[in-house]
Formats: sequence, structure tokens, C-alpha cells
Amino acid sequence: MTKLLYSTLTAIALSVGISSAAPGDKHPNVIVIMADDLGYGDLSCYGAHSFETPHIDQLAAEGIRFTSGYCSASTCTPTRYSFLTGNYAFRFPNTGIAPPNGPAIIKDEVTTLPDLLKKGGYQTAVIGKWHLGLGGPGGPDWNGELRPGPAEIGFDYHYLLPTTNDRVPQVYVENSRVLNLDPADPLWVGNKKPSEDHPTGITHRDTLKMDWTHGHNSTIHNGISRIGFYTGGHAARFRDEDLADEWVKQSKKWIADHKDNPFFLFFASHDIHVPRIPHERFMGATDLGYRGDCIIQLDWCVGEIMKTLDEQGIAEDTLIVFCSDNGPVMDDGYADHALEKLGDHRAGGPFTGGKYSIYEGGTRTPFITRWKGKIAPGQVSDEVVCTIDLAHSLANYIGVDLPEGVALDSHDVMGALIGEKDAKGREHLVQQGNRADNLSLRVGDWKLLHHSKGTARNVVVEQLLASPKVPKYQLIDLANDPKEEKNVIDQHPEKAEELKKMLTEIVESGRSR
Ligand code: NG6
Ligand code: CA
Repeated sequence: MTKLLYSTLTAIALSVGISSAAPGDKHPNVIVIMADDLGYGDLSCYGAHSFETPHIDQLAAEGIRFTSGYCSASTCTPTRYSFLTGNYAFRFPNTGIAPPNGPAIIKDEVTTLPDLLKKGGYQTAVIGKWHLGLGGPGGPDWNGELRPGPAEIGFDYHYLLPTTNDRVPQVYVENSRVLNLDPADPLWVGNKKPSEDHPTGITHRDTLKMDWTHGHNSTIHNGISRIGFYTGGHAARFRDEDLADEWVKQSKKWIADHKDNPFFLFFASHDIHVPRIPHERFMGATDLGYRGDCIIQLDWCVGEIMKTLDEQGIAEDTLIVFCSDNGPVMDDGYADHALEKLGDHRAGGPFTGGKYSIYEGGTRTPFITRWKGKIAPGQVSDEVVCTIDLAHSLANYIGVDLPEGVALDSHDVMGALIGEKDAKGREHLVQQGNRADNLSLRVGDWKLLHHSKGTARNVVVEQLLASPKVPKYQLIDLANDPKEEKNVIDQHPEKAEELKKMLTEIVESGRSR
């Protein structure tokens, strides 16, 4: 059935009163709060002791804190791709970190998580960071309609930062248009310097309020130079300091307006991605510099969302899933002194590796579920769950069948997500770096790491980004070696072969369920 026909039928169904039920046991509201670059050890409920994250700690205390909760990749775009489609990103071209002028990555015809929820009568919104491209093959038409985009893949409403905030442009996109764009001052975005005298992070370095360390030295906005160039669109530009406040404000409004029918809100925070520029009221909230302060800002956002649910009387009708899009990194291109001010804080918790890495720290991240009145509070779960599983899990739960060929790597782990007795998580999980060249496979407590070129990245988060040489294949026994320090491939050649075969099968068969 085409999307158009389906939405027409839905509209008819709604108009004749077969509308979806109110939110409740079988159709909870769902809010996915995805943090950006937040590591396993970056919250006090996950062992951080250099600062407190009271709101997220409360969320965990009222629900389930997962110790083997994952995102599917150790960078943003592939994790988000997999989260929304239920498919491993490494299967598809152009799903690595998206550039400023990148076209929409998820094709209109793909049935996505929000599509599935809409079939179940949900209203859907994404507020926050997008980073999945906008527009057709030529890229975004910044001064016109930014289609295809979120509206074409199942979101009824969007209020977004187009890529990441270290990439241009600093504007909001609301419902397929740049918000507050003055046609007399068109927005131009490109990857070449638009004129000889265009100020950049190189020519005007002494004017910057935060210096760059690598990359990030093109167009300057708000005293910060970025990846890519842009001109115009001045009335539409925002201040980095205001992003979190704006998204909380828009989320509160959207929740209040949609609380009478089941809703799905994807709250895609920019915290704690670079440039880490918290609101002034959070500057200095920790001794760790802006990286720490942005964690406090993120915690505040979570608190505001929880408060909104209480105020609207819908906390018991709402499943909150808190997660991250990849592990931690210290210097990701700006001199915000994250490393110098780290002290004994360990952003990756007990794990090795962070962002860009297929060691555990790259993808094993905070993962919390809360559904008041449904999930028994105060649980800690060791079941393996992943952001890629939400599509299948939620669709099944609300009674929407997955069409053939949809969400082929998404496993139904809903029982584990809501803490049902004896419910199991995944039996196996593939983790990827930014692209397909580095993949690992976890099966139970065994893990195979495959660095196809023999180079790893960001292995030691507390050092500057490096690309050390590693064996192409490593076998790890996570039960006895959660830090992944001992490659036991020579001791267990049969196990290694079994996992290699399984990884090849998963890659080649195009599906893993
Ligand atoms: C890298 C950027 C990094 C960050 C990352 C994407 C440089 C030198 N590094 O290319 O700063 O933007 O891409 O991060 O430009 S992510 O969390 O959105 O995947
Ligand atoms: Ca990220």
C-alpha cells in the first residue's frame, strides 16, 4: 500500500471515529531521549562521582538501568539510521557521518519506526539533532522545501538542527523549512569559501570564543568556526547556548498538544557533542569544563521532560527510553579542555574505547527505561538491548505487524525493556565504527573484533584521538575481560571461527533475524 493511500485510509478511519485509543497499557506514549556522545561512565547512576546527574539518576531509580545497553554504531549517523529503520547501517552506502549539504539518507519508501507507530495510531515528532540528511540527490534546498526529510519518513512534526552543531548552518528546520528565514537574505551553504574575504577560523582565529584543534576552521558563527561554509539567513540563526532550552520548550508544547492520543517523541539532544557550549547558567556547573557542564544541561533537559509528564498527568502512560548515539570522546576538534579538566572521571566507565571505536566503550552506553506503574522501579538488567531494537519491539507491542523486509536487524526485546520476569535480550549484536570496515560481533559473553585494515580509533579515551595498529581479528571473553585487554584468539580458535562465520553470514544475508 502506498504511503498516500495509507494516510488517506487513516484519515478516513479517524474521521469515522475508529481513532486510536487514549494512551495506556497497550499503547503507551513513547519518548526516546537520545544523548549525543555520552559515555557509559558519564552519569552518576553509572558510576560517575565527579558530578551528579540527579534527574537521570531518578529516571533509572524509577525504572531499569541496563548494563549491556547499546547503540548500533560508534558515530551518530549510522546509529540514528539503524534506530529509525531497524536495519544495520553497514549494509547501506552513504550512511557514515553526514556532511552539511548531504541529501536525505533514509529513502521515502523505507518503513521506519515512526511509520510503524503511525500504523498503530501514534502521532510522531522529532525534536533536536537530525544528521540524516535533507533533500533529494542534489542535497538540501535551504531556501525552499527541505524534502525529502523527516516528514517523508513518518514524522508528523519536526523541529531540528539539520546536521550537528559543528557543521553549518546554525538554523532550525521546522516542518521542512528553515524557520524565520528572510527571503531577502537567502541562506547559502557550501564546501568552498564563498569569497576571498569570507572570515574563517583560519583567517580570524584570534576572534574566536572557542578555538579549534582539528578541522572546524571554516565559517564562523557565534564566535565558533565550523565544518563547511555559509552565508545569509541571519534572522534564522540561533545561538549555541540556547539549543537545549529551545528543544525543551518545543517538546513541552508538543507533548501538551498531543497527550490525548498515543504519541512518539524522539528527543535528540545535542549534548554533549562539540562544540560544547552550554547555556550560561550551566557554565561552571562542574569542575570538568564544558563537557561536564553539558552533561548537567542534558540532565536538566531530562528533568524537564519528566516534569512535563507529571504536570500533564501522563507519566504512567509513557515509556521513556534514555540512550546515547555513540560513546565518549574528549578532543573532537575544539579546545574546550575536556581532557585537561577530566581529573579521575572515566567517561567510558570500565570499558575500553569510545566514539569511532568498536571496543565496548564505542557503543555500550547508558540505556534506561522507565514506565511508571508498569516497570517495577529500581531494576538493573544485564540483558543485551540496542537502540536498533526499538522498531521491532514497539511495533509488536502495539500490535503492528512488521511488513516483509522491514527492520531486518531489529529484535523484539520488549520484555527485557519493560523488565518482564525472565525476559531475554538479544543473543547476538553487531557493532560498527563509522562505516563498515570495522565491525564486531557479541554473542553472549564472546566478542569478535574485526578491524579490516588493522587500525583502531579512539581506543584510549583519555588520550588524544589516535589510530593504533591492532590485529585484524581479536577474540574477547567479556565475562572475564570486560576491558577487552586479552586477545584469546589463539586459545579459542574454534570459537573465533564460529563467530567469524556468523559475522560473515549476518553481513552477507542482509538480515540478522
Ligand atoms: C568528525 C568531526 C567530529 C564530529 C564527528 C561526527 C573533524 C575533525 N571531526 O568528522 O568533530 O563532528 O565527525 O560526530 O571534523 S557525530 O557524533 O555526529 O557522529
Ligand atoms: Ca554522536
